[in-house]
Amino acid sequence: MTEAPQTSGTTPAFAPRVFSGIQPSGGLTLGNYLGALKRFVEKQDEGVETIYCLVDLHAITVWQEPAKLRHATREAAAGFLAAGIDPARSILFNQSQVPAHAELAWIFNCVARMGWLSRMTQFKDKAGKNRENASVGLFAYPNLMAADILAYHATHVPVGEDQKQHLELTRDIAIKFNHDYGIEFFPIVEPVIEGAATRVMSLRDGTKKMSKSDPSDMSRINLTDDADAIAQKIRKARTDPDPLPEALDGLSERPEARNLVNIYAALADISPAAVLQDFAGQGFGAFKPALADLAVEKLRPINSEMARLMDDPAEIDRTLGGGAERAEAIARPIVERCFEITGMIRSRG
Ligand code: AQP
Repeated sequence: MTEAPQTSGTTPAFAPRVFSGIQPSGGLTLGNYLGALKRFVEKQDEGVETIYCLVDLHAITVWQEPAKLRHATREAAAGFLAAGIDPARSILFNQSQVPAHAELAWIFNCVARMGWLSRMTQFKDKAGKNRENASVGLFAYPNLMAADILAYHATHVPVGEDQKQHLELTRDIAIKFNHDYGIEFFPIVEPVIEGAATRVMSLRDGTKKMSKSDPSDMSRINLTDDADAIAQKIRKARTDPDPLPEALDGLSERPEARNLVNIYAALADISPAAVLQDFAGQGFGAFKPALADLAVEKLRPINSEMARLMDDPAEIDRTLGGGAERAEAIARPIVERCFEITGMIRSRG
């Protein structure tokens, strides 16, 4: 069987459960904050069961210095906590502490087809011209991501726009597994891609995603940047000489301007159209300082709380360990049942 059968919609038998993750492959950016973290907190505050994961196994699909990976994992955990994730209400942990992820990923390596993975644009972008030298893990990355989600029978996955294709693959894997084994075992997940900043772009190039691994630090705002660095990066952000238009369609050919308007809207919790109502006719000489003030106002409390939490790395590790135990308690029976469905003998005492 090589084709994924076509069905759609969330299987109604599954209770709503949110899962999402972030790679500790560097410091968190404003893109991670607006596209993911801020919305993770909103989901938690809506009262749905929320599970959030620092996906360290994903991070090593490209080379990571071990000490830097450890630091980045703790720093990302501090970012989650500082942004408002409450470890009593959400489960927060790092992926490698719950073996179910890697176990289920192997099953999915045997469900997903080479052709499906070959079409993944993230692999093409990250492997670039040096495809032969890319790790096997980078190619199989979406199968591990499907395992992250489906090990918890999660139904909703808040992500930025860039992860949409991977979530479609997660759906295809669930559909094919259910079809091949003749059982409605995995839910068909719904991507949750919402808000004004589902795709925050680089400050140096409005056609490229803001990314923690971009070689230019000026292309992104890091959650660890202080007020001066934030203001300087916004002041130097690439723009055009025209004033801001009155309506959104006036931004369609102006990616850098659109990006800054979207960032403002997401930080202020208003629509991009409302930003234009306030700034129409004004140039970037006026808009950039207003954006810098807003960014500093919103990010400074997160930045200082992260610094405070990073003073006690052992406490962060304890939080991640506690989260991993709670995550394991949900994932273990699901993965055990999955092994049984696939015909593996489970006879250990
Ligand atoms: N620029 C962005 N705009 C909106 N959302 C974004 N996300 C990432 N960048 C943006 C969202 O953050 C979540 C975690 O992403 P990730 O860290 O797992 O991987 P990524 O998307 O590959 O992020 P980076 O920063 O580009 O990492 P590197 O440089 O290591 O590849 C996801 O929900 C993502 O959509």
